[in-house]
Amino acid sequence: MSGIVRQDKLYIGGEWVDPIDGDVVPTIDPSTGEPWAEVAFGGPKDIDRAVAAAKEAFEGPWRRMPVTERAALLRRFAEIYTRRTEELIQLEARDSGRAIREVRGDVGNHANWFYWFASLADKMGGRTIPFDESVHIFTTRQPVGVVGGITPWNVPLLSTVWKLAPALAAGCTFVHKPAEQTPFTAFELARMGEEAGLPPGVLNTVPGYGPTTGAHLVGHRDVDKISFTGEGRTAAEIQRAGAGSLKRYSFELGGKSPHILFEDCDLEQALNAATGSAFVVCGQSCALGSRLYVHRSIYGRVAEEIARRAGTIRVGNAMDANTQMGPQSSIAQLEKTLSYIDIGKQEGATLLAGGSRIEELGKGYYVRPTVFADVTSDMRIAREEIFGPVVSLIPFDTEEEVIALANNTRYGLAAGLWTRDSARAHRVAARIDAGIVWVNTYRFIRWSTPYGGFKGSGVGRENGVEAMDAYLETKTTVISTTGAFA
Ligand code: TXE
Repeated sequence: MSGIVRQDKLYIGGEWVDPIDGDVVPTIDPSTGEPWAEVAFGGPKDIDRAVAAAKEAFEGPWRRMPVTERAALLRRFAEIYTRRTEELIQLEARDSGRAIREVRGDVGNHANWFYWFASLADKMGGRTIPFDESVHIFTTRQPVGVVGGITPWNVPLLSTVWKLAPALAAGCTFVHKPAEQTPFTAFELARMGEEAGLPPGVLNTVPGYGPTTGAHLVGHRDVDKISFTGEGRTAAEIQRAGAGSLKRYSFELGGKSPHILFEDCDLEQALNAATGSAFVVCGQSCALGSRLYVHRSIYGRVAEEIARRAGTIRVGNAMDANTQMGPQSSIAQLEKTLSYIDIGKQEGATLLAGGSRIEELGKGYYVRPTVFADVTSDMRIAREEIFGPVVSLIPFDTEEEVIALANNTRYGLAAGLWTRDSARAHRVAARIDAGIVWVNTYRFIRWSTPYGGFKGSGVGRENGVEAMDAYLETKTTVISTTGAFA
């Protein structure tokens, strides 16, 4: 791609419009550190317009549309997504810096979310509640209303699809505020919605800065629900800012997931998973197996092999088909990762691989896949989310000990364990405090598998039938069969 690509309009109420109080700002290619596109950012007044359009669309065509028609529009969206997959892959890799071979495996699946949630649209019925002859009681599920979707920069398209597909299937309308670092593909979603024939105002796209544009969306009294993916501290701020308007919230936040290798595991498979899950998305995934607990009897072998494999990962420009790991998505994230690498060194962990920026690759935000051994649970690198390609190896001796270590965290998003002992697999999986536990696999996530955090990792679930709960209210109707007030 040569020259700067320009996308200088926001998508509001079914129209492409200039920002009122926003701007057109450059977006950086993290592989080169140079701007590659200029993108419209909205301000609070643009959010006001988008929320008004979303409210009108909700009250008018959208919630009243026969549910099978709504589902048909979602399937049409999915067809367009499928047709445009290759183009989306290129744009997503460019804007986020995720290696294109990885993006290809990911984006190729996104249409399934729209197909699957389309199929749920007419199945979210209520139930009847037996009481006595004097009343008939039943529940119905109704859409929450206008949803503010606030998404991050690590997997920009996927994190939006996780919200958009169930929200639209439920009958909500959507105002999307993508991350300032990766706004580009959000406009492509808007274009696909437009082509699919979503009524104006059902999907609105207003990139902008979190503390201004994002905060205005959160505080807006006509926004009924905020669905957010990002950092826990931001989620707490959002709860405070939205407190006056008593909104509904779903939060998908960070993780520091334990990945446990027992002595009887299939070592080759476990090593593949341990390496893959530590360095995927350049370590910028909330489900990363960043705390690797290894039974002491295999610890030496695992440490040596993970370090060797980390050293062979091909790091480079995200757009290069040979690249296995791209850069960090932003300079801020690069700096954060490098500062944690320093912290690890100062805390006395043993650096087995990586540990620095890759200066030879120029201005891009590249960091070496990094492995620390002899990490103890009190070290910050074992407790805090780094969101970079840094894995901490921690030895353990007994099952009881590793369960306690795994749960000794404020997070509870995901966990993995490797063992050939099926009784142990059930025993340990049942006792780990995490929203998803993988046994002899890792990062298995699909449209149908509920995903979300225990403890500080979030509120609510995305994916699966449970995702619909986030966008539906339950109404109880009680009808007297006698006409008498009781
Ligand atoms: O997140 P923020 P940042 C973690 C990861 C990373 C750290 C910081 O550890 O290093 O968070 O990333 C919008 N009101 N995760 O600073 O700020 C913002 O514009 C409303 C884990 O980028 O939470 C963006 O759209 N919105 C995570 C979104 O929130 C606000 C993925 C996320 O940004 C706002 C990303 C405000 N006051 C980071 N402030 C995961 N769970 O996967 C910011 N935003």
